[in-house]
Amino acid sequence: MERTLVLVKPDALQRGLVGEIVARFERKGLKLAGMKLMNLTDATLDEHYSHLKDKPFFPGLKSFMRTTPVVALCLEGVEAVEAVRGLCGVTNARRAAPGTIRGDMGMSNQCNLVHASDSLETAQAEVKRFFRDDELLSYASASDHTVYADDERK
Ligand code: FUP
Repeated sequence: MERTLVLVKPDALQRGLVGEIVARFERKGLKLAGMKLMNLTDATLDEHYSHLKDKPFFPGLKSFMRTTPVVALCLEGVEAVEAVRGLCGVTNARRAAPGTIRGDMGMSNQCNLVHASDSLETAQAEVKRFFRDDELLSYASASDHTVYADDERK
């Protein structure tokens, strides 16, 4: 099983959309391995968005990400990284496909409701960035045997 990181961003908190967003991941069949409300530090954001540090929108993005706490989720599932990115939609919410979180609930490039890891390698680093080992839980769930066929679970 893969694990991937999602951040439910300040715009989603301000708009009261946390429950709706978490529900979409649950309905898909992804399993919550970690979940917490947290304030992001400047240092964490510098690390998390290091690939964007030269972009003109970087300072604004950082200050937006500190306007309220975010909800960090660690989601688990077969090919979870790709499945979660698909549920989120493309970065610019105005262009995101209907049916996706960004496509259904957003109109902004910056205030696009969620962050999701973009590769397995990134996911491993990002889960570690936001969760300590003892905050990630493994447990049997009643749906384990109905979400996947036996030969799909790995
Ligand atoms: P994503 O992987 O979809 O989160 O997108 P990026 O890593 O490329 O961008 C990270 C965040 O930068 C986006 F979620 C929002 C912000 N951003 C802007 O504010 N303006 C832009 O033109 C592009 C990205």
